[in-house]
Amino acid sequence: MAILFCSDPAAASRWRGELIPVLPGRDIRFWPEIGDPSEVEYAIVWHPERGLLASLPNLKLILSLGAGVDHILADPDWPRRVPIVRLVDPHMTDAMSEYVALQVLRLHRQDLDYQAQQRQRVWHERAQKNAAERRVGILGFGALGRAAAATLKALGFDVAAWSRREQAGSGVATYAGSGGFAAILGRSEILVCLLPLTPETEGILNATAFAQLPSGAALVNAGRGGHLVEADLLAALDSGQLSAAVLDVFREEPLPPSHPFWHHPRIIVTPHAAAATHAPTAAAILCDSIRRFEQGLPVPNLIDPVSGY
Ligand code: NDP
Ligand code: OXD
Repeated sequence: MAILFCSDPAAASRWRGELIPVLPGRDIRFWPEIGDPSEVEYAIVWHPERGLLASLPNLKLILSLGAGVDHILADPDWPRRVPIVRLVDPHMTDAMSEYVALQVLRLHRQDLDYQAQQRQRVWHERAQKNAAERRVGILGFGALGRAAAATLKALGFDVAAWSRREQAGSGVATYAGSGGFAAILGRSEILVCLLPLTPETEGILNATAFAQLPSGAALVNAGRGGHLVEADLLAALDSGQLSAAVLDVFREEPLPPSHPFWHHPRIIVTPHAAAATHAPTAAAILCDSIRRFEQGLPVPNLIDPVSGY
């Protein structure tokens, strides 16, 4: 019985020192050194190459190294018979809440404008709303969206969230499904995307959605690059319908040097750094999932392959 770890080679050397202590005595193999594929029962993966998972005939459980599983489901050959567990780690959740709070505060407090003024040595105090008067909408109300909503609420923002199914008793205004989409857009001066990438959410941040936001709204996308129609964002910024965007994720990563987002005055780029997987805490969670699976106990955070998250 072997456990396969598959990510980029730099990650492998970092993870080796985390996985071996929490899985003592286990046969852990680091891609591309797979050995006999029939011995691999567990695969811990980030962006596995196409066909890798299908080539493991006795695979029992796939563990995502991230919260998202789109990097696994993007492989048309992924073995449908094998359950997939995604990563839910309080360390990552806290990191995402910090990122969202930081970026929402930057937008709320007109940081881009003050930076531009500083470059021009302009001393001009801008009219400023209070957080309670700033309506923030969060797309995706799961592990990350809920925590980010609570953090923003604690800062005093007027927060609402959107999910696929109705959510009750969360303490923030909630909207659900296609019926609730226009409603959350209509009230979101700052829109934060924390959705998973699925066939339903691909391209959801598009011209039609931007047109339903209040004029001059701002966007934070920390979900996936595939959520955003890039040309529509540029057009909405040019027209003034959107005033700014903070982007952490991109259709092509790393963002190519020639990409217009790099030097757009109303776009802030971060390199998919909002909430990186933290190996020390994640290793313990992955190990716990394997142990629970082996003992026949329920494994938390299994994904639904039909909805894709
Ligand atoms: P969860 O699965 O816990 O939550 C997903 C949320 O999205 C749920 O509220 C779900 O609704 C909602 N949702 C899914 N599909 C739809 C839809 N079609 N319409 C409306 N709502 C929908 O995921 P996490 O919160 O853990 O993670 C979210 C995403 O964040 C990840 O998939 C990943 O893409 C991204 N991420 C980015 C990172 C970064 O560093 N930039 C780091 C980590 C994650 P419901 O509650 O009804 O199921
Ligand atoms: C994730 C990510 O999905 O880092 O965990 O994007």
